[in-house]
Amino acid sequence: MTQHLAAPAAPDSGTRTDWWRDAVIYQVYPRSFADGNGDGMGDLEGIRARLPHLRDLGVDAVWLSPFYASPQADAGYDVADYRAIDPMFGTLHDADAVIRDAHALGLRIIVDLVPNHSSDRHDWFQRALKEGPGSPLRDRYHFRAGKGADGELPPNDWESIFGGPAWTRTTDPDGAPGEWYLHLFAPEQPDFNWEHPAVRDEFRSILRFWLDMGVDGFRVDVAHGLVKAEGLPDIGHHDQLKLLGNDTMPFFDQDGVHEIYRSWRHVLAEYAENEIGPEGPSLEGRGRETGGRVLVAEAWTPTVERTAHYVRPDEMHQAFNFQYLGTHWDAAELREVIDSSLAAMRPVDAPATWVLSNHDVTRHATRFANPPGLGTQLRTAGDRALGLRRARAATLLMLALPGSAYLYQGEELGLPDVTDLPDEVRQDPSFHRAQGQDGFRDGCRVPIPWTVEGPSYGFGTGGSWLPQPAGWGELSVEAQTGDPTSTLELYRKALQTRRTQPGLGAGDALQWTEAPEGVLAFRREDFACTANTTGEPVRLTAPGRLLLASGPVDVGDGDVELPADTTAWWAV
Ligand code: TEU
Repeated sequence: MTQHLAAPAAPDSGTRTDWWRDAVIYQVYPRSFADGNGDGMGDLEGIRARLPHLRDLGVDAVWLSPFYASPQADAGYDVADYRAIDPMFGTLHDADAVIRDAHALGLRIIVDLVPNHSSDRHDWFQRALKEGPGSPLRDRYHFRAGKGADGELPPNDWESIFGGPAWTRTTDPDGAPGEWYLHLFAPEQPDFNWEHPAVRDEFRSILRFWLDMGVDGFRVDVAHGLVKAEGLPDIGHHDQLKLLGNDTMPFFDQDGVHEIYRSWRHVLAEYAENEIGPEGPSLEGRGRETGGRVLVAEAWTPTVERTAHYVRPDEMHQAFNFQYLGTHWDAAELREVIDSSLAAMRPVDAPATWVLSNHDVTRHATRFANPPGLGTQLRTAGDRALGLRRARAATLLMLALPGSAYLYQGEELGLPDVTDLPDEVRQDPSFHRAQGQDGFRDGCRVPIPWTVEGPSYGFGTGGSWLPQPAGWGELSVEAQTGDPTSTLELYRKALQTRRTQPGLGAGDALQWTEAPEGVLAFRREDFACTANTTGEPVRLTAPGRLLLASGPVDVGDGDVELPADTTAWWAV
């Protein structure tokens, strides 16, 4: 931590700035990280016990996917009580212990906030149903009469992200078919009506609840979805999911969402900085006004320019870069998205962010093992050795870019997706609904291996809620620790180097240098990075002293042969 904070400023970034500008943030998916009580399901106790792994890995912050009280219709992204922990994950006391321990270890904690929708078991929704049409609680969601003679048709033509109509019809208290309600995701996830002041007040209060608990920030789920176009207009045709991410939709990325985030930023500003690590707070520059507490947008927008709107100086601090996540292992494509991401964030003075994997997409070791163009929901293992080689190279490239990077649990082990899960064990709600955008998200959610042997490979003592494949133990933290060729040691070394090597970390620019086709080469201060995305070795002039490489690299007399699908870091 000390070294990190004392690192010299990048000349392209002005003075040394807030922690989040170059933070490496590790996503924990609580169900699948570590099981403390032996029930086969990960929990807060398990997370707490494994925090030292994250400290040793060298990340700056941990983002926890939802652990709130939830019927788990969408693995916790259906929240019934925003101020309670689901018993399957523990108690508020356990959450407090995780936050305190993390801070003592020098790790910040970011929690997931799910404001677009609640669970259908949320008290407001339950009461809205019970009280019937005309209930004032119905105004906090989107209840509408149906179309057609008997209201038998949905109020508009919107389709759910998980497939099927975005509306479900209710039954009135007297048993008659009633109004419909909107759910962009599963029927168990009714959308809030963000025009209602009670909804706005409630979420500001929820923010304060967790800020009082000591969290350092929020990852805001479906941040682009809260506000719907006035009148909920029809889209006019089917297959709407194909338009997602490319076109403006009446339920996504509406200008009205920004006012909400501006008001949240004011809430954060009420808070002082948490004590982090043995040294305590150390903040300089912009962001001081929010006490080092941050908002991160999960906003799927058509362009990085639209994403930049979420991180204007009075809104959120960071936004996920899904354009980067979707980019193939191809030098030209990567260069284009890197340039456009940096260019989009510069005018709003927000750090670019980079991400390769999360709990919603096929792990990058498996995406890169398959031919390009198949999307981010795969069911085929592909060429695993190739996938791992490229994944390691892609990670070193990502960690060399200016800005902040997100890691997803298990990628530090080079885990592949589990592509052959039997249908009957799958729990992703979108798998069970036809034609959804997602469907194969369980493959990246299989509990991670900690030890070579043992029931569930050290995940816990009572099995694992999704079956782990044979051989999982060979990929465990235990198996990889101390092996200099392992992916875990590569991540550790990379994160350690990031803390000490000038030119790695914060900033908003890089300088491309000449390189053969299929190779990316750039410099930042005294640092250089070369990434060969081709399937053939290439000869280059070594830009300096080799710091680290994703695969074996022989440096000759000023010359280097960079093997296929390999990234190297250099001190210049
Ligand atoms: O995901 C938002 C979302 O739009 C996803 O459907 C995303 O586009 C897709 O998974 C990418 O393939 C968030 C959460 O990350 C996800 O786990 C939840 O299911 C969803 O919100 C609903 O809360």
